[in-house]
Amino acid sequence: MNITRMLCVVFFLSFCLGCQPPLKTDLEKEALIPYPQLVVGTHDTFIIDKVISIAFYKNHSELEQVAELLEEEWNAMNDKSIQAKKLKDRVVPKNGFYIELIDDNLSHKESYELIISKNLLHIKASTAEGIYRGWQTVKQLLLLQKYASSQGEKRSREILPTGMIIDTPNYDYRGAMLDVSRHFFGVEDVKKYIDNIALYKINHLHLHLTDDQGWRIEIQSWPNLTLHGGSTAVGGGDGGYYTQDDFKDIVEYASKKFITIVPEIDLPGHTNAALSSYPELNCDGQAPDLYTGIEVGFSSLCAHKKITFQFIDDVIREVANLTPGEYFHIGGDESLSTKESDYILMVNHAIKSVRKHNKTPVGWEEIHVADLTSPAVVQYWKDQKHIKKSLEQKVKIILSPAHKAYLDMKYDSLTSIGLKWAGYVNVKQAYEWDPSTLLMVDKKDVLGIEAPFWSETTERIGQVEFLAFPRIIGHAEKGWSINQKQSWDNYKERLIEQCKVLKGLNINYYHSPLLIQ
Ligand code: TNX
Repeated sequence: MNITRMLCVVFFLSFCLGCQPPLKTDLEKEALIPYPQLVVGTHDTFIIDKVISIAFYKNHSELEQVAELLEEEWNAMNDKSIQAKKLKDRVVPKNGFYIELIDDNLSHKESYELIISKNLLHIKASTAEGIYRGWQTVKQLLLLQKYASSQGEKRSREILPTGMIIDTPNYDYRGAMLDVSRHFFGVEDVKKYIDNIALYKINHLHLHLTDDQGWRIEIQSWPNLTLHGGSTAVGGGDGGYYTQDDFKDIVEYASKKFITIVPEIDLPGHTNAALSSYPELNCDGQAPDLYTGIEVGFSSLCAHKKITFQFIDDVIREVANLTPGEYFHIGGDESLSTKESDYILMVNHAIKSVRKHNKTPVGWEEIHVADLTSPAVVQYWKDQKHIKKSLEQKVKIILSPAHKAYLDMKYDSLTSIGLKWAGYVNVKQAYEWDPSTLLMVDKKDVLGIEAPFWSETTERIGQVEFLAFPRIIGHAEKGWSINQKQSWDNYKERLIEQCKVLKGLNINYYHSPLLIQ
């Protein structure tokens, strides 16, 4: 071989190696959040291009729906589009992408198994919900491949590492809350928030629909609640509200992604918007002005009027009829201007009314003074004594410790929006807590975790994203993964990669100095 030909061969080989380096893959090192319960890598590669359809055997109508949703979500993020494909026989295909419902009464409804072999991407679960949770894991792998490089090198080909994941949630309830009252967020904004939290396997979205500054859900029997009570917001902006059809649209959109909407009608305090809309709800018969400030604790429904109880029943009936989910939140927080005996009367009435519609009442921790007799759920936010009292009534607890889980707290003194009454909460502090020991409460009494977002200082959804992301991702892991496996150092490495995904998805996340590599 002459020297020129030899140089050509060397050049050719090095070029080829340059464009396709040997692919090292390790499924165990993928930057998944929440990290699955069990991950075993087999160090080979699955080429994404091999997927031309999402195959399923039609043994369940929900599976077909989920296959269509996967098709939509896959096509939204990949250049090559694929289609859901119904198989006539129940035979596992040799290659491609296959989702399968299996009979397994013992497993949790959100559990799934993901097997990635050289030729086949295979999700198995006993419910469509489990398939969807498993799909979020696949989706994260695809997004990491697309926007990050979770194994320290930019891959030149679109591949996934092979291996197996067996996964199940640690807590049943993994929630986010959005306050649409202090500032209103429209249907499209809420849908985007739903998309973003679904990726991290959050399964409940609690909407704080009413407060002093705005009533945001149409009540047909009390139309002025929205017409007047929904017409402004903190700072005096335009406000807004959901018609019942808008609300149904949100509920349906969320439920397709296996997220349950938990509606909150906050009472008897936090009711200035309602009191301003109907003078007859006030003890003195005088309607106060609409309120656009951010104080709390000054408003209350009147326990001495029959119409108050009629009002509570009407509102709960209409909202319960719009909500297929199990939970109905009645607020109950910071009723600082309500006499305790009046508070108990009204909260007890609301609880009964919720139960009449076959829903489980949920309330902020202050409702411990009411008659809770299970099933009921109490949401912890600041005072452990309230939780101790609640547990004497055999309720379940949702953990939302303000100094850890409140997404409206500023990250540090430099954060331009947000509040700081529970302290600054940086990304590390938001992650470093253990739900199983936080309150000395038995694990069986904890339904789960919720990260509330209060919107006093945020007018636009981009600002919500700035405060919520990336902290909410940490709360999603607290709710799903087993705690012993979680350490900040390990999480931080994964979060750095996930932030590249957030960027790719146009989520306006906060660039924390703690995450600089
Ligand atoms: C406390 S937490 C509140 C809300 C505020 C929030 C601001 C809770 C049940 N009530 O009314 O918006 O602090 O962080």
